Amino acid sequence: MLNTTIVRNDWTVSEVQSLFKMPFNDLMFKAQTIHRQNFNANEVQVSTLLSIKTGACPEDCKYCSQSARYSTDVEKEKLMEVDKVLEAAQKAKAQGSTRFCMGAGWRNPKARDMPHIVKMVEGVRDLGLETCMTLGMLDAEQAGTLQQAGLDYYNHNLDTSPEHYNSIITTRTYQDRLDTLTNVRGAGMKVCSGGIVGLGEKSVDRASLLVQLANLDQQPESVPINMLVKIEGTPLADVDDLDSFEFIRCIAVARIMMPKSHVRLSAGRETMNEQMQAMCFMAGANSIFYGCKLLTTPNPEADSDMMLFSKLGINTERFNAKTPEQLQDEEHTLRTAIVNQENSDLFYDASAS
Ligand code: SAM
Ligand code: DTB
Ligand code: SF4
Repeated sequence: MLNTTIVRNDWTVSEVQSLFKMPFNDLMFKAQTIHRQNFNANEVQVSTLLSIKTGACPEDCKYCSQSARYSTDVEKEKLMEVDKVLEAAQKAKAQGSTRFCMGAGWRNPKARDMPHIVKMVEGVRDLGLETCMTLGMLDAEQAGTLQQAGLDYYNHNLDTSPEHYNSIITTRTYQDRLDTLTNVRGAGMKVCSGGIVGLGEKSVDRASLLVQLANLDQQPESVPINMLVKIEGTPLADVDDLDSFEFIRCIAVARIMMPKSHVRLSAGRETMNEQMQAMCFMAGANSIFYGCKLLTTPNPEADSDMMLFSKLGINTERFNAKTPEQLQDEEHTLRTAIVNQENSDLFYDASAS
């Protein structure tokens, strides 16, 4: 079967709004069809998160437990020792995670932090895990240093639409975020970028966020879609819940627009029942954060995720797993080689007799 998926970078907000408005079953069918053309539909990639530096962040992101500007229950912690980080990574590997994502409550890393960060990346890489970090803004030099150390992915979210952005964060601009993504890409790392829904944004903002992500020069390899985890003490603690079907629609539309990206069902799973998570996988989500804690808030226990995977017949994706397209190409190459070999054997026999 020929995969005819075209990756588009010219989406318009109005056409994405039309996708959101499709009858639910039609939207799910379209997303699932595209998903199956590009991925094994019964595989989900699992990443584990660790907060390597928690709280006291100078930024004012209105959703965040770690901002120093709000009074939340989060205890601030210094940058973790490298050994402790590697211990946690080893545990994540033993539990079946293939990627280890280290996050820091920073606006950006300082020069004095870089040698420690580099040691963490090297150590995690040496354990045979994929490496990911989310440390705030990066300049081109810092991105180069992390790439050299062996960092595979850098997570930096656009968070919301450009239009809604100033109601959520005022201490860094949308352009600052885009510049960090350019630096990450320029250094040769894979990009992990997505956003949060349920921030009180309008439906058009969700479409506009996805347009920003899909229309990047190269689409992110990984797209986390976070449902807001409401944190007491933050300005968004009492925002209205987003309708569950609207969340599932976001996953489906992201899958359609970014057909070759891993779409990650990220924060918010703790409040989703199994049926809702299953619908997110049907809509094309194929990655999760795995392990009982996100950065500062709870996530489902690893055991309950494994139980859900078993009920759904889902396997965890291997490190460097190949897409159906790559597997087909390999099979084709192998078959061609066998046929060529058989033909040359025939030719040899004929000339010998
Ligand atoms: N400080 C760095 C930064 O902001 O770039 C890295 C860590 S920050 C916690 C990473 C991302 O987590 C944010 O951009 C946001 O998308 C997500 N996030 C943080 N708090 C959240 C919450 N309460 N609910 C959902 N997602 C959240
Ligand atoms: C992402 O998009 N979601 C993760 C990760 N990238 C770093 C973070 C979710 C944080 C949820 C709230 C908390 O645990 O503090
Ligand atoms: Fe700081 Fe990141 Fe939280 Fe914003 S999201 S307050 S930058 S830790």
